[in-house]
Amino acid sequence: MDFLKKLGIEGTNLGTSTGQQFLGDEGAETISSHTPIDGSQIADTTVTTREEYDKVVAQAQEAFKEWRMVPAPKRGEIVRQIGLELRKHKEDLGRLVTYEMGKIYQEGLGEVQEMIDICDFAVGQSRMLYGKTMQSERPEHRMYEQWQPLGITGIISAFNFPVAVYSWNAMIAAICGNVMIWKGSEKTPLCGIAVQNITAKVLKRNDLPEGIFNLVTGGREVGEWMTEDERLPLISATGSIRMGKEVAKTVGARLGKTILELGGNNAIIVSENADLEMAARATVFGSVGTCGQRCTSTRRLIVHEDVFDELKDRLIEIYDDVNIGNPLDEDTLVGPLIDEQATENMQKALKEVEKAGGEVIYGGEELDDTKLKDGQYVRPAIAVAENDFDIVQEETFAPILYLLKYSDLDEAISKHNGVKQGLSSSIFTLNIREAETFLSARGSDCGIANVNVGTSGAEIGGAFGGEKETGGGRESGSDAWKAYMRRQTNTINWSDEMPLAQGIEFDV
Ligand code: UN1
Repeated sequence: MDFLKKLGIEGTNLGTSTGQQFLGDEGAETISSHTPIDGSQIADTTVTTREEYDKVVAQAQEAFKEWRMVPAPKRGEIVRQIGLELRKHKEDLGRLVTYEMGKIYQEGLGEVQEMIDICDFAVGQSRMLYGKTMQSERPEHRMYEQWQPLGITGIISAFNFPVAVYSWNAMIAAICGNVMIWKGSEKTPLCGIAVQNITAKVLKRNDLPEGIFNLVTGGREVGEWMTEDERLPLISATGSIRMGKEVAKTVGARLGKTILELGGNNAIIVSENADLEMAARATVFGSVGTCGQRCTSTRRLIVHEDVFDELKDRLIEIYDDVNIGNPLDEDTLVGPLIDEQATENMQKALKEVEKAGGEVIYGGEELDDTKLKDGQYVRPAIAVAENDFDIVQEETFAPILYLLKYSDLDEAISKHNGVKQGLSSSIFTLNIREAETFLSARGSDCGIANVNVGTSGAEIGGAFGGEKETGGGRESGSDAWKAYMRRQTNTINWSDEMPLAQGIEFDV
Protein backbone atom coordinates (compact mmCIF):
# COMPACT_ATOMS: atom_id res chain seq x y z
CA MET A 1 0.00 0.00 0.00
CA ASP A 2 2.37 2.49 -1.41
CA PHE A 3 -0.13 5.34 -1.34
CA LEU A 4 -0.28 5.33 2.46
CA LYS A 5 3.46 5.85 2.64
CA LYS A 6 3.33 8.59 0.03
CA LEU A 7 0.75 10.38 2.15
CA GLY A 8 2.98 10.12 5.23
CA ILE A 9 0.81 7.60 7.02
CA GLU A 10 3.51 5.75 8.95
CA GLY A 11 4.56 5.67 12.56
CA THR A 12 2.85 5.16 15.87
CA ASN A 13 2.09 8.68 17.03
CA LEU A 14 -0.21 9.85 14.23
CA GLY A 15 -3.20 11.73 15.56
CA THR A 16 -3.23 15.06 17.33
CA SER A 17 -1.19 17.56 15.37
CA THR A 18 -0.39 21.25 15.24
CA GLY A 19 1.08 21.06 11.76
CA GLN A 20 4.22 19.08 11.25
CA GLN A 21 4.26 17.97 14.84
CA PHE A 22 2.24 15.01 15.99
CA LEU A 23 1.67 15.07 19.73
CA GLY A 24 0.44 11.52 20.36
CA ASP A 25 2.51 9.43 22.76
CA GLU A 26 3.58 5.83 22.67
CA GLY A 27 0.97 3.88 24.61
CA ALA A 28 -1.80 6.40 23.99
CA GLU A 29 -5.37 5.28 23.42
CA THR A 30 -5.87 4.57 19.74
CA ILE A 31 -8.55 4.40 17.07
CA SER A 32 -8.11 1.66 14.51
CA SER A 33 -9.05 2.56 11.00
CA HIS A 34 -10.67 -0.28 9.05
CA THR A 35 -11.46 -0.23 5.37
CA PRO A 36 -15.12 -0.82 4.63
CA ILE A 37 -13.95 -2.67 1.49
CA ASP A 38 -13.27 -5.89 3.39
CA GLY A 39 -13.20 -4.86 7.03
CA SER A 40 -9.43 -5.22 7.38
CA GLN A 41 -7.41 -2.90 9.55
CA ILE A 42 -5.39 -0.16 7.82
CA ALA A 43 -3.58 1.70 10.61
CA ASP A 44 -4.03 3.21 14.05
CA THR A 45 -4.23 6.82 15.13
CA THR A 46 -3.93 8.13 18.66
CA VAL A 47 -6.87 9.73 20.46
CA THR A 48 -6.42 13.32 21.61
CA THR A 49 -6.11 13.66 25.38
CA ARG A 50 -7.42 16.70 27.22
CA GLU A 51 -3.86 17.80 27.86
CA GLU A 52 -2.99 17.58 24.17
CA TYR A 53 -6.18 19.39 23.28
CA ASP A 54 -5.22 22.31 25.50
CA LYS A 55 -1.74 22.35 23.95
CA VAL A 56 -3.30 22.52 20.50
CA VAL A 57 -5.57 25.40 21.49
CA ALA A 58 -2.64 27.31 23.03
CA GLN A 59 -0.56 26.76 19.90
CA ALA A 60 -3.46 27.84 17.69
CA GLN A 61 -3.93 31.01 19.72
CA GLU A 62 -0.24 31.83 19.29
CA ALA A 63 -0.35 31.15 15.56
CA PHE A 64 -3.45 33.32 15.17
CA LYS A 65 -1.50 36.33 16.44
CA GLU A 66 0.82 35.97 13.47
CA TRP A 67 -1.56 34.66 10.80
CA ARG A 68 -4.18 37.40 11.28
CA MET A 69 -1.56 40.02 10.39
CA VAL A 70 -0.48 38.32 7.17
CA PRO A 71 -2.17 40.27 4.34
CA ALA A 72 -5.15 38.33 3.00
CA PRO A 73 -3.75 37.93 -0.55
CA LYS A 74 -0.56 36.51 0.99
CA ARG A 75 -2.69 34.05 2.92
CA GLY A 76 -4.29 33.30 -0.43
CA GLU A 77 -0.82 32.51 -1.81
CA ILE A 78 -0.40 29.84 0.89
CA VAL A 79 -3.77 28.36 -0.05
CA ARG A 80 -2.72 28.44 -3.72
CA GLN A 81 0.32 26.34 -2.82
CA ILE A 82 -1.90 23.93 -0.87
CA GLY A 83 -3.99 23.58 -4.03
CA LEU A 84 -0.85 22.73 -6.02
CA GLU A 85 0.25 20.19 -3.42
CA LEU A 86 -3.22 18.61 -3.53
CA ARG A 87 -2.95 18.31 -7.31
CA LYS A 88 0.27 16.34 -6.82
CA HIS A 89 -1.41 14.02 -4.34
CA LYS A 90 -4.79 13.78 -6.06
CA GLU A 91 -4.55 10.09 -7.00
CA ASP A 92 -3.10 8.96 -3.67
CA LEU A 93 -5.51 10.97 -1.56
CA GLY A 94 -8.45 9.94 -3.76
CA ARG A 95 -7.40 6.32 -3.27
CA LEU A 96 -7.18 6.79 0.50
CA VAL A 97 -10.68 8.32 0.55
CA THR A 98 -11.92 5.24 -1.32
CA TYR A 99 -9.98 2.90 0.88
CA GLU A 100 -11.03 4.39 4.19
CA MET A 101 -14.58 5.56 3.37
CA GLY A 102 -15.64 3.15 0.64
CA LYS A 103 -16.85 5.50 -2.09
CA ILE A 104 -15.78 4.52 -5.61
CA TYR A 105 -12.41 5.78 -6.83
CA GLN A 106 -14.00 8.19 -9.35
CA GLU A 107 -15.81 9.82 -6.45
CA GLY A 108 -12.68 9.73 -4.30
CA LEU A 109 -10.91 11.67 -7.05
CA GLY A 110 -13.93 13.99 -7.33
CA GLU A 111 -13.69 14.74 -3.66
CA VAL A 112 -10.04 15.75 -3.93
CA GLN A 113 -10.94 17.83 -7.00
CA GLU A 114 -13.51 19.60 -4.83
CA MET A 115 -10.65 20.46 -2.44
CA ILE A 116 -8.55 21.80 -5.30
CA ASP A 117 -11.47 23.84 -6.60
CA ILE A 118 -12.14 25.43 -3.22
CA CYS A 119 -8.44 26.32 -2.92
CA ASP A 120 -8.60 28.11 -6.28
CA PHE A 121 -11.82 29.84 -5.24
CA ALA A 122 -10.29 30.91 -1.91
CA VAL A 123 -7.21 32.36 -3.62
CA GLY A 124 -9.43 34.72 -5.63
CA GLN A 125 -11.60 35.44 -2.62
CA SER A 126 -8.54 36.51 -0.65
CA ARG A 127 -8.48 39.71 -2.70
CA MET A 128 -12.23 40.21 -2.38
CA LEU A 129 -13.04 40.39 1.34
CA TYR A 130 -15.13 43.41 0.49
CA GLY A 131 -16.83 45.72 2.94
CA LYS A 132 -19.22 48.54 2.06
CA THR A 133 -18.70 52.26 2.48
CA MET A 134 -21.63 54.34 3.68
CA GLN A 135 -22.45 58.03 3.55
CA SER A 136 -22.32 59.57 7.03
CA GLU A 137 -25.08 61.98 8.08
CA ARG A 138 -22.42 64.06 9.81
CA PRO A 139 -20.15 66.47 7.89
CA GLU A 140 -16.55 65.43 7.34
CA HIS A 141 -17.17 61.95 8.65
CA ARG A 142 -16.54 58.74 6.87
CA MET A 143 -18.25 55.40 7.47
CA TYR A 144 -17.28 52.01 6.24
CA GLU A 145 -17.32 48.40 7.32
CA GLN A 146 -14.48 45.95 7.36
CA TRP A 147 -14.23 42.24 7.98
CA GLN A 148 -11.83 40.82 10.55
CA PRO A 149 -10.93 37.22 11.32
CA LEU A 150 -12.67 35.48 14.22
CA GLY A 151 -9.82 33.41 15.68
CA ILE A 152 -9.91 29.65 16.03
CA THR A 153 -12.43 27.97 13.74
CA GLY A 154 -13.48 24.56 15.07
CA ILE A 155 -14.37 22.19 12.26
CA ILE A 156 -16.22 18.95 12.96
CA SER A 157 -16.70 16.87 9.83
CA ALA A 158 -18.36 13.58 8.93
CA PHE A 159 -17.13 10.30 7.42
CA ASN A 160 -18.94 10.61 4.10
CA PHE A 161 -16.87 13.53 2.79
CA PRO A 162 -13.77 13.00 4.89
CA VAL A 163 -11.62 15.60 3.12
CA ALA A 164 -13.72 17.95 0.94
CA VAL A 165 -16.03 19.36 3.59
CA TYR A 166 -13.03 20.17 5.78
CA SER A 167 -11.46 22.09 2.91
CA TRP A 168 -14.56 24.14 2.15
CA ASN A 169 -14.31 25.38 5.70
CA ALA A 170 -10.58 25.46 6.24
CA MET A 171 -9.47 27.10 3.00
CA ILE A 172 -12.05 29.87 3.18
CA ALA A 173 -11.48 30.35 6.92
CA ALA A 174 -7.71 30.46 6.29
CA ILE A 175 -7.80 33.27 3.75
CA CYS A 176 -10.08 35.12 6.19
CA GLY A 177 -7.21 34.99 8.72
CA ASN A 178 -8.45 32.24 11.01
CA VAL A 179 -6.62 29.23 12.35
CA MET A 180 -8.27 25.82 12.38
CA ILE A 181 -8.85 22.96 14.77
CA TRP A 182 -10.30 20.03 12.86
CA LYS A 183 -11.92 16.93 14.25
CA GLY A 184 -12.81 14.50 11.49
CA SER A 185 -14.89 11.38 11.91
CA GLU A 186 -13.57 8.47 13.99
CA LYS A 187 -14.48 6.33 10.98
CA THR A 188 -11.98 8.10 8.69
CA PRO A 189 -9.05 9.27 10.84
CA LEU A 190 -6.35 8.58 8.24
CA CYS A 191 -7.86 11.03 5.77
CA GLY A 192 -7.27 13.71 8.40
CA ILE A 193 -3.63 12.71 8.84
CA ALA A 194 -3.02 12.75 5.09
CA VAL A 195 -4.53 16.22 4.61
CA GLN A 196 -2.65 17.46 7.66
CA ASN A 197 0.63 16.26 6.13
CA ILE A 198 -0.14 18.05 2.87
CA THR A 199 -0.90 21.41 4.49
CA ALA A 200 2.07 21.05 6.86
CA LYS A 201 4.46 20.68 3.93
CA VAL A 202 3.34 24.01 2.51
CA LEU A 203 3.48 25.81 5.84
CA LYS A 204 7.00 24.53 6.49
CA ARG A 205 8.20 25.63 3.05
CA ASN A 206 6.90 29.12 3.83
CA ASP A 207 8.37 29.28 7.35
CA LEU A 208 4.97 29.61 8.94
CA PRO A 209 4.48 28.55 12.56
CA GLU A 210 2.84 25.44 13.94
CA GLY A 211 -0.77 25.98 14.95
CA ILE A 212 -2.45 27.28 11.79
CA PHE A 213 -3.97 23.97 10.66
CA ASN A 214 -4.48 21.69 13.67
CA LEU A 215 -5.92 18.22 13.93
CA VAL A 216 -7.56 16.51 16.88
CA THR A 217 -8.86 12.96 16.84
CA GLY A 218 -11.47 11.16 18.84
CA GLY A 219 -15.16 10.84 19.38
CA ARG A 220 -17.95 12.71 21.05
CA GLU A 221 -15.91 13.81 24.07
CA VAL A 222 -13.31 15.64 21.97
CA GLY A 223 -16.14 17.26 20.02
CA GLU A 224 -17.66 18.45 23.28
CA TRP A 225 -14.38 20.01 24.39
CA MET A 226 -14.55 22.04 21.21
CA THR A 227 -18.19 23.08 21.41
CA GLU A 228 -17.86 24.08 25.06
CA ASP A 229 -14.64 25.99 24.54
CA GLU A 230 -14.97 29.78 24.55
CA ARG A 231 -11.58 30.00 22.87
CA LEU A 232 -13.27 28.69 19.71
CA PRO A 233 -15.58 31.51 18.59
CA LEU A 234 -16.93 29.54 15.62
CA ILE A 235 -17.87 25.88 15.29
CA SER A 236 -18.67 24.57 11.85
CA ALA A 237 -20.25 21.14 12.19
CA THR A 238 -21.41 18.61 9.62
CA GLY A 239 -23.37 15.57 10.73
CA SER A 240 -26.71 14.34 11.95
CA ILE A 241 -29.58 16.57 13.05
CA ARG A 242 -29.33 15.07 16.54
CA MET A 243 -25.66 16.03 16.75
CA GLY A 244 -26.36 19.49 15.29
CA LYS A 245 -29.01 20.25 17.87
CA GLU A 246 -26.53 19.48 20.64
CA VAL A 247 -23.82 21.57 19.03
CA ALA A 248 -26.26 24.47 18.59
CA LYS A 249 -27.34 24.26 22.23
CA THR A 250 -23.85 24.10 23.66
CA VAL A 251 -22.32 26.76 21.43
CA GLY A 252 -25.45 28.91 21.72
CA ALA A 253 -25.28 28.78 25.52
CA ARG A 254 -21.93 30.58 25.32
CA LEU A 255 -23.18 32.82 22.48
CA GLY A 256 -20.64 31.42 20.07
CA LYS A 257 -21.23 31.17 16.34
CA THR A 258 -22.12 28.03 14.43
CA ILE A 259 -22.32 26.89 10.84
CA LEU A 260 -24.45 23.75 10.74
CA GLU A 261 -24.69 21.32 7.83
CA LEU A 262 -27.05 18.61 8.99
CA GLY A 263 -29.28 16.02 7.43
CA GLY A 264 -31.13 16.21 4.16
CA ASN A 265 -34.22 14.42 2.88
CA ASN A 266 -33.81 15.46 -0.70
CA ALA A 267 -36.40 14.95 -3.38
CA ILE A 268 -36.71 15.18 -7.13
CA ILE A 269 -40.07 16.04 -8.64
CA VAL A 270 -40.49 14.37 -12.03
CA SER A 271 -43.23 16.00 -14.03
CA GLU A 272 -45.15 14.48 -16.92
CA ASN A 273 -43.27 17.09 -18.98
CA ALA A 274 -39.82 15.79 -18.05
CA ASP A 275 -37.17 14.25 -20.23
CA LEU A 276 -37.61 10.93 -18.45
CA GLU A 277 -34.29 9.47 -19.48
CA MET A 278 -32.44 12.44 -17.99
CA ALA A 279 -34.56 12.24 -14.86
CA ALA A 280 -33.83 8.53 -14.51
CA ARG A 281 -30.07 8.97 -14.87
CA ALA A 282 -29.91 11.86 -12.40
CA THR A 283 -32.01 9.90 -9.93
CA VAL A 284 -29.74 6.87 -10.07
CA PHE A 285 -26.60 8.92 -9.47
CA GLY A 286 -28.36 10.76 -6.65
CA SER A 287 -29.74 7.69 -4.94
CA VAL A 288 -27.08 4.99 -5.35
CA GLY A 289 -23.98 7.20 -5.73
CA THR A 290 -21.72 7.09 -2.64
CA CYS A 291 -23.99 4.19 -1.64
CA GLY A 292 -26.64 6.71 -0.62
CA GLN A 293 -24.36 8.31 1.95
CA ARG A 294 -24.29 11.93 0.80
CA CYS A 295 -26.24 14.55 2.68
CA THR A 296 -27.45 15.51 -0.80
CA SER A 297 -28.44 11.93 -1.81
CA THR A 298 -31.81 11.62 -3.51
CA ARG A 299 -34.14 9.96 -1.01
CA ARG A 300 -37.59 10.72 -2.43
CA LEU A 301 -38.79 10.72 -6.02
CA ILE A 302 -42.11 12.49 -6.47
CA VAL A 303 -43.44 11.36 -9.83
CA HIS A 304 -46.47 12.46 -11.84
CA GLU A 305 -49.04 9.68 -12.07
CA ASP A 306 -48.96 9.66 -15.90
CA VAL A 307 -45.28 8.73 -16.02
CA PHE A 308 -44.99 6.84 -12.72
CA ASP A 309 -44.96 3.30 -14.09
CA GLU A 310 -42.72 4.11 -17.03
CA LEU A 311 -40.11 5.78 -14.82
CA LYS A 312 -40.34 3.03 -12.21
CA ASP A 313 -39.63 0.36 -14.84
CA ARG A 314 -36.77 2.34 -16.33
CA LEU A 315 -35.20 2.84 -12.88
CA ILE A 316 -35.33 -0.87 -12.16
CA GLU A 317 -33.66 -1.52 -15.52
CA ILE A 318 -30.82 0.87 -14.71
CA TYR A 319 -30.47 -0.37 -11.12
CA ASP A 320 -30.07 -3.87 -12.55
CA ASP A 321 -27.06 -2.71 -14.54
CA VAL A 322 -25.27 -1.09 -11.61
CA ASN A 323 -22.17 -2.98 -10.54
CA ILE A 324 -21.80 -3.33 -6.79
CA GLY A 325 -18.48 -4.32 -5.32
CA ASN A 326 -14.93 -3.25 -4.58
CA PRO A 327 -14.91 0.56 -4.97
CA LEU A 328 -11.34 0.43 -6.27
CA ASP A 329 -12.44 -1.59 -9.33
CA GLU A 330 -13.04 0.59 -12.33
CA ASP A 331 -16.41 -0.82 -13.32
CA THR A 332 -17.94 -0.61 -9.84
CA LEU A 333 -20.55 2.10 -9.34
CA VAL A 334 -21.63 1.24 -5.81
CA GLY A 335 -19.18 0.40 -3.04
CA PRO A 336 -19.92 -0.73 0.51
CA LEU A 337 -21.74 1.07 3.29
CA ILE A 338 -19.45 2.46 5.95
CA ASP A 339 -20.13 -0.15 8.64
CA GLU A 340 -22.40 -2.83 10.03
CA GLN A 341 -24.55 -0.29 11.84
CA ALA A 342 -25.32 1.37 8.49
CA THR A 343 -26.45 -1.97 7.03
CA GLU A 344 -28.65 -2.59 10.04
CA ASN A 345 -30.21 0.86 9.72
CA MET A 346 -30.97 0.18 6.08
CA GLN A 347 -32.62 -3.15 6.87
CA LYS A 348 -34.62 -1.58 9.66
CA ALA A 349 -35.85 1.21 7.37
CA LEU A 350 -36.97 -1.27 4.72
CA LYS A 351 -38.93 -3.25 7.30
CA GLU A 352 -40.55 -0.07 8.55
CA VAL A 353 -41.61 1.02 5.12
CA GLU A 354 -43.40 -2.29 4.60
CA LYS A 355 -44.94 -2.12 8.06
CA ALA A 356 -46.33 1.31 7.23
CA GLY A 357 -48.02 -0.08 4.12
CA GLY A 358 -45.36 0.61 1.48
CA GLU A 359 -43.72 -1.92 -0.77
CA VAL A 360 -40.05 -2.59 -1.42
CA ILE A 361 -40.14 -3.24 -5.16
CA TYR A 362 -36.44 -3.66 -5.77
CA GLY A 363 -33.24 -4.63 -3.96
CA GLY A 364 -32.36 -3.99 -0.35
CA GLU A 365 -30.67 -7.28 0.36
CA GLU A 366 -27.22 -7.68 1.89
CA LEU A 367 -24.80 -9.20 -0.58
CA ASP A 368 -23.00 -12.04 1.10
CA ASP A 369 -21.86 -13.59 -2.15
CA THR A 370 -19.11 -11.01 -2.53
CA LYS A 371 -15.61 -12.29 -2.05
CA LEU A 372 -14.84 -9.28 0.10
CA LYS A 373 -15.45 -10.72 3.52
CA ASP A 374 -16.81 -8.32 6.14
CA GLY A 375 -17.54 -5.55 3.66
CA GLN A 376 -21.02 -4.09 3.99
CA TYR A 377 -22.32 -4.58 0.46
CA VAL A 378 -26.01 -4.05 -0.18
CA ARG A 379 -28.22 -3.88 -3.24
CA PRO A 380 -29.71 -0.37 -3.49
CA ALA A 381 -33.44 -0.42 -2.82
CA ILE A 382 -36.51 1.17 -4.37
CA ALA A 383 -39.75 1.32 -2.37
CA VAL A 384 -43.19 2.66 -3.19
CA ALA A 385 -44.22 4.73 -0.18
CA GLU A 386 -46.21 7.68 1.10
CA ASN A 387 -44.62 10.95 2.16
CA ASP A 388 -46.15 10.87 5.61
CA PHE A 389 -44.71 7.49 6.62
CA ASP A 390 -42.47 8.11 9.65
CA ILE A 391 -39.56 6.38 7.95
CA VAL A 392 -39.90 8.52 4.80
CA GLN A 393 -39.71 11.60 7.00
CA GLU A 394 -36.32 10.48 8.28
CA GLU A 395 -32.93 10.49 6.62
CA THR A 396 -31.58 6.93 6.44
CA PHE A 397 -27.96 7.07 5.34
CA ALA A 398 -28.24 4.25 2.81
CA PRO A 399 -29.31 3.75 -0.81
CA ILE A 400 -33.09 3.65 -0.43
CA LEU A 401 -35.24 5.54 -2.91
CA TYR A 402 -38.88 6.18 -1.98
CA LEU A 403 -41.27 6.56 -4.91
CA LEU A 404 -44.21 8.89 -4.28
CA LYS A 405 -46.99 9.69 -6.74
CA TYR A 406 -48.65 13.05 -7.46
CA SER A 407 -51.32 14.40 -9.73
CA ASP A 408 -50.80 18.19 -9.71
CA LEU A 409 -47.80 20.39 -9.11
CA ASP A 410 -49.10 22.08 -5.95
CA GLU A 411 -49.53 18.66 -4.41
CA ALA A 412 -46.01 17.69 -5.52
CA ILE A 413 -44.49 20.82 -3.99
CA SER A 414 -46.44 20.34 -0.79
CA LYS A 415 -45.13 16.76 -0.50
CA HIS A 416 -41.69 17.98 -1.45
CA ASN A 417 -41.62 20.56 1.33
CA GLY A 418 -43.47 18.33 3.77
CA VAL A 419 -40.38 17.13 5.64
CA LYS A 420 -38.32 18.68 8.42
CA GLN A 421 -35.11 18.85 6.41
CA GLY A 422 -34.38 21.40 3.68
CA LEU A 423 -31.07 20.79 1.93
CA SER A 424 -31.26 19.98 -1.78
CA SER A 425 -34.08 19.64 -4.31
CA SER A 426 -34.78 19.29 -8.00
CA ILE A 427 -37.50 19.33 -10.57
CA PHE A 428 -37.28 17.59 -13.92
CA THR A 429 -39.52 19.32 -16.43
CA LEU A 430 -39.27 20.97 -19.82
CA ASN A 431 -42.17 23.25 -18.95
CA ILE A 432 -40.99 26.73 -17.96
CA ARG A 433 -44.04 27.46 -15.79
CA GLU A 434 -43.44 24.37 -13.70
CA ALA A 435 -39.73 25.08 -13.41
CA GLU A 436 -40.23 28.70 -12.35
CA THR A 437 -42.97 27.76 -9.88
CA PHE A 438 -40.55 25.32 -8.27
CA LEU A 439 -37.95 28.10 -7.95
CA SER A 440 -40.40 30.72 -6.72
CA ALA A 441 -41.35 31.72 -3.17
CA ARG A 442 -44.10 29.09 -3.25
CA GLY A 443 -41.73 26.47 -4.60
CA SER A 444 -38.91 24.49 -3.00
CA ASP A 445 -38.03 25.52 0.55
CA CYS A 446 -34.48 24.10 0.32
CA GLY A 447 -31.08 25.77 0.33
CA ILE A 448 -30.37 24.22 -3.07
CA ALA A 449 -33.01 23.98 -5.82
CA ASN A 450 -32.20 22.70 -9.30
CA VAL A 451 -33.94 22.28 -12.63
CA ASN A 452 -33.02 19.23 -14.72
CA VAL A 453 -30.02 18.63 -12.45
CA GLY A 454 -30.11 16.08 -9.63
CA THR A 455 -29.92 16.78 -5.90
CA SER A 456 -26.34 15.70 -5.30
CA GLY A 457 -23.01 16.78 -6.74
CA ALA A 458 -23.16 20.54 -6.18
CA GLU A 459 -20.34 22.73 -7.48
CA ILE A 460 -18.22 24.63 -4.95
CA GLY A 461 -18.95 28.07 -6.45
CA GLY A 462 -22.39 28.34 -4.87
CA ALA A 463 -23.16 28.57 -1.17
CA PHE A 464 -23.81 25.05 0.13
CA GLY A 465 -26.29 24.38 2.90
CA GLY A 466 -29.93 24.07 3.78
CA GLU A 467 -32.89 25.31 5.72
CA LYS A 468 -35.08 24.02 8.55
CA GLU A 469 -33.47 21.10 10.43
CA THR A 470 -30.60 21.05 7.95
CA GLY A 471 -29.30 23.83 10.17
CA GLY A 472 -29.24 27.00 8.07
CA GLY A 473 -25.46 27.15 7.60
CA ARG A 474 -23.79 28.01 4.32
CA GLU A 475 -20.30 26.92 3.30
CA SER A 476 -18.10 26.93 0.25
CA GLY A 477 -18.77 29.55 -2.47
CA SER A 478 -20.76 32.77 -2.98
CA ASP A 479 -20.38 34.97 0.12
CA ALA A 480 -20.18 32.08 2.60
CA TRP A 481 -16.79 33.56 3.66
CA LYS A 482 -18.63 36.14 5.75
CA ALA A 483 -19.56 33.51 8.34
CA TYR A 484 -15.85 33.10 9.15
CA MET A 485 -15.31 36.79 9.90
CA ARG A 486 -16.61 39.48 12.19
CA ARG A 487 -18.03 42.63 10.66
CA GLN A 488 -16.87 45.90 12.08
CA THR A 489 -18.57 49.22 11.35
CA ASN A 490 -16.15 52.13 11.48
CA THR A 491 -16.93 55.84 11.72
CA ILE A 492 -14.08 58.31 11.32
CA ASN A 493 -14.38 62.01 12.11
CA TRP A 494 -11.88 64.08 10.15
CA SER A 495 -13.50 67.44 11.04
CA ASP A 496 -12.66 69.65 14.03
CA GLU A 497 -16.20 69.46 15.43
CA MET A 498 -17.89 66.79 17.57
CA PRO A 499 -21.39 66.53 16.06
CA LEU A 500 -23.66 63.74 17.30
CA ALA A 501 -25.77 61.53 15.10
CA GLN A 502 -29.54 62.04 14.98
CA GLY A 503 -28.87 65.79 15.50
CA ILE A 504 -28.70 65.41 19.28
CA GLU A 505 -27.48 68.53 21.10
CA PHE A 506 -25.36 67.67 24.13
CA ASP A 507 -23.43 70.74 25.16
CA VAL A 508 -20.65 70.00 27.60
C1 UN1 B 1 -22.10 16.01 1.99
O1 UN1 B 1 -22.69 15.00 1.64
O2 UN1 B 1 -21.89 16.23 3.21
O3 UN1 B 1 -23.22 18.28 -3.39
C2 UN1 B 1 -21.54 17.01 1.06
C3 UN1 B 1 -22.62 17.22 -3.14
C4 UN1 B 1 -21.17 17.30 -2.75
C5 UN1 B 1 -21.04 17.59 -1.30
C6 UN1 B 1 -21.85 16.73 -0.38
N1 UN1 B 1 -20.54 18.32 -3.52
O4 UN1 B 1 -23.16 16.12 -3.23
